[in-house]
Order: sequence, then C-alpha cells, then structure tokens
Amino acid sequence: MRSWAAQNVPKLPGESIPLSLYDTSAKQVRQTDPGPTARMYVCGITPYDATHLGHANTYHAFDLVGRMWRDAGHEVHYTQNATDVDDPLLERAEQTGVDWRELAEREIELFRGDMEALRILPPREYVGVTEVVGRVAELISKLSAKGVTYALDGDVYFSVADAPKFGQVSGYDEAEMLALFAERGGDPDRAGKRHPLDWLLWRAERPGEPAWDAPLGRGRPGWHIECTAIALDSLGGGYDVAGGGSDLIFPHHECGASEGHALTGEWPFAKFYTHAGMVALDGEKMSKSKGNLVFVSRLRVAHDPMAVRLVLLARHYRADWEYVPSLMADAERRLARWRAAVALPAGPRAEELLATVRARLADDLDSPGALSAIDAWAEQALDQDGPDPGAPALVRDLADALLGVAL
Ligand code: 5CA
Ligand code: ZN
Repeated sequence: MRSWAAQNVPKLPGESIPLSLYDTSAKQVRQTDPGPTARMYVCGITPYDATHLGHANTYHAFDLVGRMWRDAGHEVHYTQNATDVDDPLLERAEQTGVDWRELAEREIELFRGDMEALRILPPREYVGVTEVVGRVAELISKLSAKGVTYALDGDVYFSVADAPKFGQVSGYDEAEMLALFAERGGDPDRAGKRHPLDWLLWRAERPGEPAWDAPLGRGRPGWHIECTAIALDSLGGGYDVAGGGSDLIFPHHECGASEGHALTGEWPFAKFYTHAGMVALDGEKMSKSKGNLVFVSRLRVAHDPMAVRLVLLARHYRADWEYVPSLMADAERRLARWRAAVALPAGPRAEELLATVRARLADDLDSPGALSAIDAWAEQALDQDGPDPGAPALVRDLADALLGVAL
C-alpha cells in the first residue's frame, strides 16, 4: 500500500548517542543494539474512524525511535500494518451503510494526511492485511503442520498449551490475562475451545462477511497473526523493536510473540516490546468504541500542526495522560518562543544543547527533558542575545532532526 511523504531530515554535527528504551518484556530500560539497518514494526490503525490524539501519541513515540537511530547512522527499516479487515471495521461499515473497503480506504487516506502534517516519518513498508491474506493463510497452515493449532467449526485456533513462552511479554497472571482477553477481542467463553486463552488464527466465512479462498477453507485472518506475518516477511525474526500502545501488550503482542516463536524457533521474536501510554479524554481512555475522541484532523486545522506535535512531546511517551485544551495553548506559546529565538541573527552557543537533547532522548525518549533544555536556550537567546551566528540554525536543525518539529 502507498505510504506517505517523508520530509528531509537534516544531518547533525557532533556525537550521536545510542538509544535506550524500556522493554515491557524485560521490565527495564535497555540499550537498543541494532545492526546497520535497524528494524521496527509498529501496529497500525484499524481504519474505521479518524486518527485521534491517542494514535498520534503512539506513532509519534516510535517516530522518535527512528529519528534517534537515524542520528546514530543506522538505516531504518520501519514497517506498519493497517488492519483493513476486522470486526469493528465491518460493524461500522454495516451501521453506516458504507462499503467496508471504501471506509478503510477513506480513513487510511486521512491517516496519511495526519501523519504527514505531524511530520511523522513514513514506514518503508505500509501493508494492508487484505494485501497479504494468502500469505497469512500459508503461515497458519505452517503452524498447523507444527501441531500447535486445532480446528473448531471451521475456525482455526492457536493452542496456548503449545506456546511455551506465553506470558513472557506481558508478565501478567492468568486472571489478568483472562480479563483483558475478553475485553480486547478474545473469546474466552466459546464452547469447544481447549483453553479459554486459545486465540483465533483463521475465521471461517460467515454470511455477509468478506472471505478469501485458502487451503484452510474460505475465511479471513484473526487479528494477531496479521502482524506476525507482516513483521516476519518484511523484517525477519529477531527484529529490533515491536511497538504499539500499551493496550496491545496483551493479548496482541503476547500472542504475536508466541506465533513468531512457533514459526521461526526464535525467541524473542522481537528484541524489544515497547509500548506508548494511553491518552484519555474526560477521565477515560480515548477510543473509537467509546467515541471520546480528539481528532488529529481537526486539531491540525485549528492549530499549527507543530504545536500538536509539541503537545505530544511534552509528555513522556510511556505516561498515561489526559488531554485538556490548555495543553494546546501551552504548546502554542512554546512554539512561538522557539520560533522567535531561532529567528534571531545569533544566539547562545548550542553545541551543548544538542548534546543534552541527544542525551535526554537516548534515555528512554525523555522528550520533556529535551523540551526543557530547548526552553532554557530559547529564554537565554531572547533575554540576552548570544555570540554565535550559527546557533539559531543549529537549533532549528536539531528540533527538526530529533523532534520532528519544523521551526
Ligand atoms: N490495528 C490494531 C493494531 S494491529 C489497532 O490496535 N488499531 S487501533 O486503531 O485501535 O490503534 C492503533 C494504535 O494506536 C495502536 O498501536 C494502539 O495501541 C494505539 N492507541 C489506540 N488508542 C490509544 C490511546 N487512547 N492512546 C494511545 N494509543 C492508543
Ligand atoms: Zn498489530
């Protein structure tokens, strides 16, 4: 599928710093250690409604990961999916009388525009599930040949009893897993399952639902296997970072990791499982199903998109936070101050600022720390001028390259 347009990323002088990130699976911050090409997969949208600030928070976090790797001289192979066939999309299409393909296409196009406006660098591969159904079916057959699946009325399940590493990504106990499984698309109570946590790999055709021919029988993929298949084919096992919001820790990334393990024999399937916090509105997690949404497409028209980006940067990516309109006003003031400072003919020397911003971001993406450092430089520049005619351009470049903020 077509991705979106990339902006040019300025090259920065001086020494880069290797990126450390929190790994949910290890429950600690560790240094990433990619090869010449860093490999990252981030779970994409289910395109049945417009991009909200919660989505943007997640894609923004992993954009910072890619920017830090680029700064350190790595090529970045970034892959993202779009869940362009799934229950909530089909339900919304049915409710609104729109063809599900049209709905998905329209929302994906809006998402591309939102990502471009926020200057989020595009994935190298942007893959719709409908583009790879045959391949997903093939991998499910491969899992069946390994004896880790079973059929139930034409549907195919992964048997959790055959997933020896299950639980190692989330670290959750069984009670917690059961509760989240039910809440997030699982079917713990379905009669005939061997274990309540067995998860669906292939859903046999139901009347009125889209289906594809496959040796397994006509049907469509379950949720988790789509990301395992796309990541595996695009990046290979043992890739550097699997990302998404914290609502994907379980069951999505847990199940995906076990699928990857069964298919490749490799553990961990991704070296880091990294998760962004949840953005809330009016006390509840922003979600399409609840309808308490702040749409990026509206915010970026009413405000400078760079101020929207600064709202996201002002929070640590792993924090859960609540959106209130005053955050937008704070960000607009900050943006105006920074722009005034870099418009000066000279400023305080900025080499040290660059080192600080790199160090803050290298430390598990401490973007609030990076913003404070730039605030201090801007304040000094505006209050006292500075001797260095090259400083404003350097600050402009570092904000652009490392934070994605165009000043
Ligand atoms: N298509 C699947 C992933 S394969 C999916 O979860 N789609 S989604 O549209 O529901 O979410 C897209 C991304 O945004 C996911 O990474 C999800 O974790 C993240 N996300 C969803 N809601 C929020 C929120 N309120 N705050 C932060 N991130 C969120
Ligand atoms: Zn996913």
